[in-house]
Amino acid sequence: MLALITGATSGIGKASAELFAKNGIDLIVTGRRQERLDALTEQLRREFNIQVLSLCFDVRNLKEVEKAIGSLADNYKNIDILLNNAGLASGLSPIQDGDIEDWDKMIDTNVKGLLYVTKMVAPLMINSKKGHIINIGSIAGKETYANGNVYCASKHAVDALNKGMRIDLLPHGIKVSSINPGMVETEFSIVRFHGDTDRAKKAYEGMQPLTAADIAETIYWVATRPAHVNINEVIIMPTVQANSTTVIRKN
Ligand code: NDP
Ligand code: 8X3
Repeated sequence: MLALITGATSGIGKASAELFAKNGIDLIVTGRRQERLDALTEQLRREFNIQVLSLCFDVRNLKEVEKAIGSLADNYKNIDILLNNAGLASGLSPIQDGDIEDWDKMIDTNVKGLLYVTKMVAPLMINSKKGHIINIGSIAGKETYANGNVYCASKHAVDALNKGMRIDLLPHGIKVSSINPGMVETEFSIVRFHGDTDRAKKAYEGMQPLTAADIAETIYWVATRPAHVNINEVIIMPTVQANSTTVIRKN
């Protein structure tokens, strides 16, 4: 088995790479931070004795995506699982105060980046008449919350693409699933708040968020159902979070 994971340098992508590797799945790990990719590749090879290829590219850059995935050697073309995970929130402002650069970043990464990677990998799966695309959506793709406007829109787009891809790829025997988490403590909030770690920490104050490993376990479970079973979508929340805005916190 071979999986390509976008955004494997941190959080959910990294935890998924580790769990997949532990279960003997060969990997193509991607992200923009070369040093982290190098460290992860070395760790996975050493600990789990699997084949690992790292590809350093920005999912927003179509040329980079085409070059990286288009130049895969034959032994890395047989991708069984594509985990479309790379994504981010940037900023948390009312629509009238939103930063256009933040908006572009979210739409270009979460929507267009996911599309670019899928456009390159889906034909490989169609060729081999099998495959499973797992899209990381969010509770923000199911609901909207104050100041979440563009991030929510980008994840609603992922939700629609997840459904659309499933229809289009059905004749080719390719499974399509989405995992839609609530609050997961990763680098997500640090990125959302532009590096303000104190503000990021506050997001999880007094409550127990999900961990990246919790999501990786769910992804692995979805990826390993029998051939005739597809999990269309999963919504997974911390026990203390009912929806985007209702969270029980201890003082
Ligand atoms: P992290 O910030 O920890 O990880 C994000 C990953 O995405 C990193 O590996 C980063 O790698 C990669 N990435 C971001 N932008 C790009 C880009 N332009 N090109 C290539 N890779 C990129 O956050 P999470 O693990 O939490 O996020 C993973 C996914 O989960 C995202 O899609 C997010 O929206 C979603 N999600 C997160 C939730 C949470 O509460 N944490 C809840 C619901 C969904 P690098 O910087 O090296 O490029
Ligand atoms: C991340 C979860 O609630 O911050 O997608 O939007 S939330």
